[in-house]
Amino acid sequence: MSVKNDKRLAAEAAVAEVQDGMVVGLGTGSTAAFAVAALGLRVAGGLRVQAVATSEATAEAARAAGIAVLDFADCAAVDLAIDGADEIDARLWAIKGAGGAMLREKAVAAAARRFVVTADGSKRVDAIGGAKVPVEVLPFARSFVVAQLEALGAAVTVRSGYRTDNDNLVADCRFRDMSDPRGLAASIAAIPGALGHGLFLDEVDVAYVASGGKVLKLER
Ligand code: ABF
Repeated sequence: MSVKNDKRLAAEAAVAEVQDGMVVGLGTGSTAAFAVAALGLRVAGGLRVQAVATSEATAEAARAAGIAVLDFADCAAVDLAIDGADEIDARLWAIKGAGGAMLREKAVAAAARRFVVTADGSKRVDAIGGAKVPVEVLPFARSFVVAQLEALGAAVTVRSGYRTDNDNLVADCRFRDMSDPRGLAASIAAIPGALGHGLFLDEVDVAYVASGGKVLKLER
């Protein structure tokens, strides 16, 4: 059983929750891409949904799969959002954003009545903190924000030559102390010029995690 197959199985389990008439949030990354493909098949079979996408790449893939894509700017709420993660733990706390889309991903997740994470088993951890925490940074404030993140105990690497879909930078942070993710999330959010971060502590309602061809459902 391959990791790719596990990603597909997890994504299909999430897509099985989609019902006719829903507005569906579509995530970013290789697992989310399986969800787009699975949803496209259901749409081809007659399911009527509209989607919002967390990245330009996902919007393009969704349209190519025959899914109607709305501008999230026109959407105050989403029925169900499906996205991947870099780490997910038993509290359903997640680190996201290795793909650089965490700001849009968090807005869509927060707008969703139900936010579903899909992942292969390698993403499941006892407690989040092994993965880097990405922070979307206003280019104008780059040095200031990096210094503030360092003051919070992070070793910071600004992704070279990279801009988000919002034309911002991403600072990947390895924090010395990850024992208080909630406190850390609040401290990062309080930095002017730090526009969003990859700590998802309150958003996830359910996770489908697949290992060795078996899907496990984790709920709060
Ligand atoms: C998005 O894609 C991100 O938030 C996360 O960083 C990444 C997971 O990628 P993959 O599914 O390709 O492992 O969901």
